[in-house]
Amino acid sequence: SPVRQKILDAFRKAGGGYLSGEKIAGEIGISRTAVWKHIAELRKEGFLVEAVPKKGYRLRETPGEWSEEEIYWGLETKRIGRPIRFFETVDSTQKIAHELAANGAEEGTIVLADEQTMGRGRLSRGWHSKKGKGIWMSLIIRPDIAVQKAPQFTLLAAVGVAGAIEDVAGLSPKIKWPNDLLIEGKKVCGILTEMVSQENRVLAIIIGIGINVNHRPGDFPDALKDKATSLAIHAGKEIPRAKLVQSFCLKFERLYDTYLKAGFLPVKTLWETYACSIGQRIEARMVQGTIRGKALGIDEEGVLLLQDDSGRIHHIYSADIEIEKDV
Ligand code: BTX
Repeated sequence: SPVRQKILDAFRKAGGGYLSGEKIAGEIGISRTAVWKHIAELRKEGFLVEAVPKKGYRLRETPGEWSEEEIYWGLETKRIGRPIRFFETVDSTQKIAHELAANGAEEGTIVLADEQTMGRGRLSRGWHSKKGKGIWMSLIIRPDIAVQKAPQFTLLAAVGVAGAIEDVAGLSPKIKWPNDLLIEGKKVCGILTEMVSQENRVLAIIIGIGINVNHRPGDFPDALKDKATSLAIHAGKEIPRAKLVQSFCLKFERLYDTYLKAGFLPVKTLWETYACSIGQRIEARMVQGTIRGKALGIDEEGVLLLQDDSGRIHHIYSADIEIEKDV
Protein backbone atom coordinates (compact mmCIF):
# COMPACT_ATOMS: atom_id res chain seq x y z
CA SER A 1 0.00 0.00 0.00
CA PRO A 2 1.25 3.49 -0.83
CA VAL A 3 0.66 4.63 2.77
CA ARG A 4 2.80 1.86 4.20
CA GLN A 5 5.42 2.73 1.59
CA LYS A 6 5.48 6.26 3.03
CA ILE A 7 5.62 5.01 6.61
CA LEU A 8 8.60 2.82 5.74
CA ASP A 9 10.24 5.79 4.02
CA ALA A 10 9.79 7.79 7.21
CA PHE A 11 11.38 5.01 9.28
CA ARG A 12 14.27 4.83 6.88
CA LYS A 13 14.87 8.56 7.15
CA ALA A 14 14.77 8.22 10.93
CA GLY A 15 17.74 5.87 10.56
CA GLY A 16 16.80 3.47 13.34
CA GLY A 17 15.61 6.26 15.65
CA TYR A 18 12.18 6.84 17.14
CA LEU A 19 9.33 8.52 15.32
CA SER A 20 6.25 9.77 17.11
CA GLY A 21 2.87 8.72 15.79
CA GLU A 22 2.05 12.40 15.50
CA LYS A 23 5.08 13.09 13.33
CA ILE A 24 4.31 10.18 11.00
CA ALA A 25 0.67 11.24 10.79
CA GLY A 26 1.64 14.83 10.01
CA GLU A 27 4.18 13.92 7.36
CA ILE A 28 1.87 11.61 5.49
CA GLY A 29 -1.35 13.48 6.11
CA ILE A 30 -3.31 10.71 7.82
CA SER A 31 -4.76 10.37 11.33
CA ARG A 32 -2.84 8.86 14.22
CA THR A 33 -5.37 6.04 14.35
CA ALA A 34 -4.60 5.28 10.73
CA VAL A 35 -0.87 5.24 11.54
CA TRP A 36 -1.55 2.78 14.31
CA LYS A 37 -3.58 0.55 11.97
CA HIS A 38 -0.89 0.52 9.32
CA ILE A 39 1.76 -0.31 11.89
CA ALA A 40 -0.38 -3.23 13.01
CA GLU A 41 -0.43 -4.41 9.39
CA LEU A 42 3.35 -4.12 9.13
CA ARG A 43 3.70 -6.20 12.28
CA LYS A 44 1.44 -8.87 10.81
CA GLU A 45 3.83 -9.05 7.89
CA GLY A 46 6.74 -9.68 10.20
CA PHE A 47 8.14 -6.19 10.70
CA LEU A 48 9.30 -5.76 14.27
CA VAL A 49 8.03 -2.31 15.25
CA GLU A 50 8.70 -1.27 18.79
CA ALA A 51 6.43 1.26 20.49
CA VAL A 52 7.71 3.21 23.47
CA PRO A 53 5.48 5.71 25.32
CA LYS A 54 6.56 9.34 24.82
CA LYS A 55 9.16 8.34 22.24
CA GLY A 56 7.13 6.74 19.54
CA TYR A 57 7.74 3.94 17.08
CA ARG A 58 11.00 2.40 16.02
CA LEU A 59 11.57 -0.20 13.31
CA ARG A 60 13.87 -2.88 14.65
CA GLU A 61 13.78 -5.60 12.04
CA THR A 62 12.27 -6.39 8.68
CA PRO A 63 10.90 -9.86 7.85
CA GLY A 64 13.49 -10.36 5.11
CA GLU A 65 10.82 -12.03 3.04
CA TRP A 66 9.18 -11.56 -0.28
CA SER A 67 6.57 -8.82 0.14
CA GLU A 68 5.71 -5.41 -1.16
CA GLU A 69 6.72 -3.82 2.14
CA GLU A 70 10.05 -5.61 2.28
CA ILE A 71 10.86 -4.26 -1.17
CA TYR A 72 9.88 -0.72 -0.18
CA TRP A 73 12.04 -0.88 2.88
CA GLY A 74 15.25 -1.10 0.89
CA LEU A 75 14.14 0.88 -2.14
CA GLU A 76 16.40 3.85 -2.81
CA THR A 77 14.74 5.19 -5.94
CA LYS A 78 12.77 8.40 -6.48
CA ARG A 79 10.21 7.11 -8.98
CA ILE A 80 10.97 3.62 -10.30
CA GLY A 81 8.96 1.18 -8.18
CA ARG A 82 6.76 3.91 -6.74
CA PRO A 83 4.30 2.41 -6.35
CA ILE A 84 4.70 -1.33 -6.62
CA ARG A 85 1.43 -3.19 -7.14
CA PHE A 86 2.04 -6.60 -5.68
CA PHE A 87 -0.10 -9.67 -6.46
CA GLU A 88 -0.04 -13.33 -5.46
CA THR A 89 -1.35 -14.72 -8.72
CA VAL A 90 -2.24 -12.98 -11.97
CA ASP A 91 -2.69 -14.09 -15.55
CA SER A 92 -0.05 -11.64 -16.80
CA THR A 93 1.53 -8.61 -15.12
CA GLN A 94 1.86 -7.17 -18.61
CA LYS A 95 -1.89 -7.18 -19.09
CA ILE A 96 -2.50 -5.50 -15.73
CA ALA A 97 0.17 -2.89 -16.44
CA HIS A 98 -1.54 -2.04 -19.74
CA GLU A 99 -4.84 -1.52 -17.91
CA LEU A 100 -3.20 0.66 -15.28
CA ALA A 101 -1.34 2.67 -17.92
CA ALA A 102 -4.59 3.30 -19.77
CA ASN A 103 -6.04 4.62 -16.51
CA GLY A 104 -3.23 7.10 -15.99
CA ALA A 105 -0.82 5.13 -13.79
CA GLU A 106 2.25 7.22 -13.08
CA GLU A 107 5.68 6.63 -14.48
CA GLY A 108 7.63 4.19 -12.35
CA THR A 109 4.66 2.03 -11.42
CA ILE A 110 5.58 -1.66 -11.22
CA VAL A 111 3.19 -4.59 -11.33
CA LEU A 112 4.77 -7.56 -9.59
CA ALA A 113 3.41 -11.05 -9.11
CA ASP A 114 4.50 -14.19 -7.29
CA GLU A 115 2.94 -16.32 -10.00
CA GLN A 116 1.61 -15.86 -13.53
CA THR A 117 -0.79 -18.31 -15.08
CA MET A 118 -0.59 -16.82 -18.58
CA GLY A 119 2.81 -15.13 -18.73
CA ARG A 120 3.52 -13.80 -22.22
CA GLY A 121 6.63 -13.80 -24.37
CA ARG A 122 7.02 -12.18 -27.78
CA LEU A 123 4.84 -13.18 -30.75
CA SER A 124 2.20 -14.69 -28.47
CA ARG A 125 4.60 -17.24 -27.04
CA GLY A 126 4.23 -18.18 -23.37
CA TRP A 127 6.44 -17.41 -20.43
CA HIS A 128 6.66 -20.03 -17.70
CA SER A 129 6.23 -18.20 -14.35
CA LYS A 130 6.30 -20.63 -11.47
CA LYS A 131 4.91 -19.58 -8.11
CA GLY A 132 7.40 -18.42 -5.52
CA LYS A 133 10.42 -18.88 -7.74
CA GLY A 134 10.92 -15.85 -9.90
CA ILE A 135 10.44 -12.16 -10.47
CA TRP A 136 7.55 -11.54 -12.82
CA MET A 137 7.08 -7.83 -13.24
CA SER A 138 6.02 -5.05 -15.59
CA LEU A 139 7.33 -1.51 -15.35
CA ILE A 140 5.47 1.50 -16.75
CA ILE A 141 7.48 4.47 -17.98
CA ARG A 142 6.41 7.53 -19.94
CA PRO A 143 9.36 9.03 -21.81
CA ASP A 144 8.53 11.75 -24.32
CA ILE A 145 10.19 10.08 -27.30
CA ALA A 146 9.40 9.04 -30.86
CA VAL A 147 7.98 5.54 -31.30
CA GLN A 148 11.04 4.21 -33.18
CA LYS A 149 13.09 4.62 -30.02
CA ALA A 150 10.90 2.41 -27.83
CA PRO A 151 12.88 -0.81 -28.54
CA GLN A 152 15.94 0.83 -26.95
CA PHE A 153 14.27 0.22 -23.63
CA THR A 154 14.64 -3.53 -24.05
CA LEU A 155 18.39 -2.97 -24.14
CA LEU A 156 18.32 -0.45 -21.30
CA ALA A 157 16.31 -2.81 -19.12
CA ALA A 158 18.63 -5.71 -19.98
CA VAL A 159 21.61 -3.70 -18.73
CA GLY A 160 19.68 -2.92 -15.53
CA VAL A 161 18.82 -6.57 -14.91
CA ALA A 162 22.36 -7.73 -15.71
CA GLY A 163 23.79 -5.22 -13.22
CA ALA A 164 21.31 -6.27 -10.54
CA ILE A 165 22.19 -9.94 -11.04
CA GLU A 166 25.91 -9.18 -10.69
CA ASP A 167 25.21 -7.12 -7.63
CA VAL A 168 22.89 -9.43 -5.72
CA ALA A 169 23.74 -12.93 -7.02
CA GLY A 170 27.42 -12.39 -7.84
CA LEU A 171 26.95 -13.95 -11.28
CA SER A 172 27.96 -12.61 -14.71
CA PRO A 173 25.06 -12.85 -17.15
CA LYS A 174 25.41 -12.15 -20.85
CA ILE A 175 22.89 -10.30 -22.98
CA LYS A 176 21.79 -11.86 -26.23
CA TRP A 177 20.32 -9.19 -28.49
CA PRO A 178 17.63 -8.10 -28.17
CA ASN A 179 15.88 -9.46 -25.13
CA ASP A 180 17.48 -12.46 -23.45
CA LEU A 181 19.87 -12.75 -20.55
CA LEU A 182 21.90 -15.93 -20.50
CA ILE A 183 24.07 -17.71 -17.99
CA GLU A 184 26.31 -20.35 -19.47
CA GLY A 185 24.26 -20.21 -22.64
CA LYS A 186 20.90 -20.79 -20.94
CA LYS A 187 18.10 -18.28 -20.60
CA VAL A 188 17.71 -16.79 -17.14
CA CYS A 189 15.66 -13.72 -18.05
CA GLY A 190 13.40 -12.56 -20.87
CA ILE A 191 12.24 -9.02 -21.58
CA LEU A 192 9.13 -7.94 -23.45
CA THR A 193 8.83 -4.25 -24.34
CA GLU A 194 5.44 -3.00 -25.46
CA MET A 195 4.30 0.48 -26.28
CA VAL A 196 1.19 2.62 -26.21
CA SER A 197 1.44 5.49 -28.66
CA GLN A 198 -0.46 8.32 -30.23
CA GLU A 199 0.54 9.59 -33.64
CA ASN A 200 4.32 9.34 -33.55
CA ARG A 201 4.78 9.86 -29.80
CA VAL A 202 5.06 7.37 -26.99
CA LEU A 203 2.37 7.58 -24.31
CA ALA A 204 3.68 4.68 -22.26
CA ILE A 205 6.22 1.91 -22.52
CA ILE A 206 5.53 -1.26 -20.60
CA ILE A 207 8.61 -3.31 -19.93
CA GLY A 208 7.84 -6.89 -18.93
CA ILE A 209 10.67 -8.69 -17.19
CA GLY A 210 10.76 -12.34 -16.17
CA ILE A 211 13.73 -13.55 -14.12
CA ASN A 212 14.17 -17.18 -13.09
CA VAL A 213 15.54 -16.75 -9.58
CA ASN A 214 15.14 -19.68 -7.23
CA HIS A 215 14.13 -22.53 -9.53
CA ARG A 216 15.77 -25.89 -9.09
CA PRO A 217 16.29 -27.93 -12.25
CA GLY A 218 13.08 -29.87 -11.60
CA ASP A 219 11.00 -26.69 -11.48
CA PHE A 220 11.14 -26.19 -15.25
CA PRO A 221 8.81 -28.05 -17.60
CA ASP A 222 10.49 -30.64 -19.85
CA ALA A 223 10.35 -28.38 -22.88
CA LEU A 224 12.53 -25.80 -21.11
CA LYS A 225 14.98 -28.10 -19.32
CA ASP A 226 17.74 -27.66 -21.88
CA LYS A 227 17.37 -23.95 -22.51
CA ALA A 228 16.31 -22.37 -19.22
CA THR A 229 18.21 -21.85 -16.01
CA SER A 230 17.90 -19.90 -12.76
CA LEU A 231 20.18 -17.75 -10.64
CA ALA A 232 20.04 -20.21 -7.73
CA ILE A 233 21.22 -23.07 -9.93
CA HIS A 234 24.42 -21.16 -10.72
CA ALA A 235 24.90 -19.39 -7.41
CA GLY A 236 24.38 -22.60 -5.47
CA LYS A 237 22.09 -20.82 -3.04
CA GLU A 238 18.76 -19.04 -2.85
CA ILE A 239 18.82 -15.43 -3.98
CA PRO A 240 16.69 -12.85 -2.12
CA ARG A 241 14.15 -11.69 -4.67
CA ALA A 242 13.31 -8.47 -2.83
CA LYS A 243 16.95 -7.35 -3.02
CA LEU A 244 17.06 -8.14 -6.71
CA VAL A 245 13.99 -5.99 -7.38
CA GLN A 246 15.46 -3.12 -5.33
CA SER A 247 18.77 -3.31 -7.13
CA PHE A 248 17.09 -3.45 -10.54
CA CYS A 249 14.94 -0.40 -9.75
CA LEU A 250 17.95 1.66 -8.71
CA LYS A 251 20.06 0.66 -11.68
CA PHE A 252 17.20 1.20 -14.08
CA GLU A 253 16.48 4.65 -12.64
CA ARG A 254 20.10 5.74 -13.06
CA LEU A 255 20.28 4.41 -16.62
CA TYR A 256 16.98 6.02 -17.46
CA ASP A 257 18.11 9.40 -16.10
CA THR A 258 21.28 9.09 -18.15
CA TYR A 259 19.22 8.23 -21.21
CA LEU A 260 16.93 11.24 -20.75
CA LYS A 261 19.92 13.57 -20.44
CA ALA A 262 22.41 12.09 -22.88
CA GLY A 263 20.48 9.76 -25.14
CA PHE A 264 21.12 6.12 -25.98
CA LEU A 265 24.88 6.27 -26.54
CA PRO A 266 26.06 5.81 -22.92
CA VAL A 267 23.58 2.95 -22.54
CA LYS A 268 24.96 1.36 -25.72
CA THR A 269 28.50 1.45 -24.32
CA LEU A 270 27.38 -0.36 -21.17
CA TRP A 271 25.25 -2.78 -23.15
CA GLU A 272 28.27 -3.80 -25.22
CA THR A 273 30.16 -4.90 -22.11
CA TYR A 274 27.49 -7.57 -21.55
CA ALA A 275 26.77 -8.57 -25.14
CA CYS A 276 27.49 -12.16 -26.10
CA SER A 277 26.41 -12.34 -29.72
CA ILE A 278 28.60 -9.59 -31.16
CA GLY A 279 31.40 -10.66 -33.50
CA GLN A 280 29.88 -14.12 -33.79
CA ARG A 281 28.09 -15.91 -36.57
CA ILE A 282 24.39 -15.82 -35.91
CA GLU A 283 21.13 -16.72 -37.50
CA ALA A 284 18.40 -14.06 -37.31
CA ARG A 285 14.89 -15.40 -37.74
CA MET A 286 12.27 -12.86 -38.62
CA VAL A 287 8.71 -12.92 -39.85
CA GLN A 288 10.03 -12.02 -43.32
CA GLY A 289 12.64 -14.79 -43.36
CA THR A 290 16.01 -15.87 -42.00
CA ILE A 291 19.38 -14.19 -42.48
CA ARG A 292 22.69 -15.78 -41.53
CA GLY A 293 25.94 -13.92 -41.08
CA LYS A 294 28.22 -12.14 -38.68
CA ALA A 295 26.80 -9.85 -35.98
CA LEU A 296 28.82 -6.65 -36.30
CA GLY A 297 27.27 -4.87 -33.33
CA ILE A 298 24.45 -2.46 -32.63
CA ASP A 299 24.22 1.02 -34.09
CA GLU A 300 23.68 4.23 -32.13
CA GLU A 301 19.94 3.48 -32.03
CA GLY A 302 20.25 -0.09 -30.76
CA VAL A 303 19.57 -1.70 -34.14
CA LEU A 304 21.52 -4.91 -34.84
CA LEU A 305 23.92 -4.84 -37.79
CA LEU A 306 24.25 -8.19 -39.48
CA GLN A 307 26.65 -8.83 -42.36
CA ASP A 308 25.67 -11.71 -44.63
CA ASP A 309 28.16 -13.80 -46.60
CA SER A 310 27.89 -11.57 -49.64
CA GLY A 311 29.10 -8.67 -47.48
CA ARG A 312 25.79 -6.88 -47.38
CA ILE A 313 24.88 -5.28 -44.05
CA HIS A 314 21.32 -5.73 -42.81
CA HIS A 315 19.64 -3.59 -40.17
CA ILE A 316 17.70 -5.90 -37.88
CA TYR A 317 15.01 -4.27 -35.75
CA SER A 318 13.56 -7.39 -34.20
CA ALA A 319 14.35 -11.08 -34.53
CA ASP A 320 15.03 -14.34 -32.76
CA ILE A 321 18.75 -14.86 -32.68
CA GLU A 322 20.48 -18.20 -32.70
CA ILE A 323 24.23 -18.13 -32.14
CA GLU A 324 25.76 -20.67 -34.53
CA LYS A 325 27.84 -23.29 -32.80
CA ASP A 326 31.52 -23.47 -33.76
CA VAL A 327 32.13 -25.94 -36.54
P1 BTX B 1 10.48 -14.62 -25.96
O1 BTX B 1 9.39 -14.73 -26.95
O2 BTX B 1 11.80 -14.06 -26.41
O3 BTX B 1 10.77 -16.00 -25.26
C1 BTX B 1 9.72 -16.92 -25.03
C2 BTX B 1 10.29 -18.30 -25.14
O4 BTX B 1 11.22 -18.56 -24.08
C3 BTX B 1 9.24 -19.39 -25.00
O5 BTX B 1 8.69 -19.72 -26.24
C4 BTX B 1 10.01 -20.55 -24.38
O6 BTX B 1 10.70 -21.29 -25.36
C5 BTX B 1 11.06 -19.85 -23.54
N1 BTX B 1 10.64 -19.71 -22.13
C6 BTX B 1 9.39 -19.64 -21.61
N2 BTX B 1 9.42 -19.46 -20.29
C7 BTX B 1 10.72 -19.42 -19.93
C8 BTX B 1 11.40 -19.26 -18.70
N3 BTX B 1 10.76 -19.08 -17.54
N4 BTX B 1 12.76 -19.27 -18.73
C9 BTX B 1 13.45 -19.42 -19.87
N5 BTX B 1 12.86 -19.57 -21.06
C10 BTX B 1 11.50 -19.58 -21.11
C11 BTX B 1 10.66 -13.33 -23.71
O7 BTX B 1 9.91 -13.69 -24.81
C12 BTX B 1 9.95 -12.26 -22.91
C13 BTX B 1 9.34 -12.81 -21.65
C14 BTX B 1 8.76 -11.73 -20.77
C15 BTX B 1 8.12 -12.30 -19.55
C16 BTX B 1 7.65 -11.24 -18.61
S1 BTX B 1 7.23 -11.89 -17.06
C17 BTX B 1 6.48 -10.41 -16.59
C18 BTX B 1 5.77 -9.88 -17.83
N6 BTX B 1 4.41 -10.39 -17.90
C19 BTX B 1 4.25 -11.18 -18.95
O8 BTX B 1 3.18 -11.77 -19.23
N7 BTX B 1 5.38 -11.25 -19.65
C20 BTX B 1 6.44 -10.44 -19.06
